[in-house]
Amino acid sequence: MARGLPRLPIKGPLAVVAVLIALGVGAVTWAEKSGWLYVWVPALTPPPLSDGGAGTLLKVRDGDTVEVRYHDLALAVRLRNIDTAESAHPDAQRNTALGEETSRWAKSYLAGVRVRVEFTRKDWRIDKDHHGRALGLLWLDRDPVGPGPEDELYNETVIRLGYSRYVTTYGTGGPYHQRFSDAEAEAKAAKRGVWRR
Ligand SMILES: [Ca+2]
Repeated sequence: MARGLPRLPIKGPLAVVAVLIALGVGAVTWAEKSGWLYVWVPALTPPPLSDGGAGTLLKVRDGDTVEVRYHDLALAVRLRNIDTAESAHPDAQRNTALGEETSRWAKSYLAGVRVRVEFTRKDWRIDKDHHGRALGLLWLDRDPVGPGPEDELYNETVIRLGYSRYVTTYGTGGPYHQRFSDAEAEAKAAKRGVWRR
């Protein structure tokens, strides 16, 4: 009788199934850790930003892109329905004075503010732009903490101040369509930012 050989507690087809399950669990754990799960996979309900680690704005890249703490990762969020002038484009020709102004304003306006990100979904996935970045609405969460009428929709503010047109490349603002349209009309009438003559 063979002795001292390591033996699996199960064998045959069952062992194959067990290995497949272990690999599957490992893959899902990795995907969640890396954030991949939330952006690319059919997230049933994207876990709200206000859970665990929440509301932390890590970095303002420019007027329309921020990094937020999302669970334990830094997630770049492209703010939907706006597109501000370039200020940090590798091709310096594309950077403009208005872009610099917008970026400076955004960094100062968002400094120290508590935020929430509202993601939108297309079918069952978080909406993304052409570069694969998550699209979101940025809420400035004023007191009391959590959603409420006191909170400010940053995307709308950007449009109202003329730092961006109301952009519908990735779809309209949905429930915020009227607000975005009104904000754009106001900016146009006052000839702000991109509407300056
Ligand atoms: Ca609030």
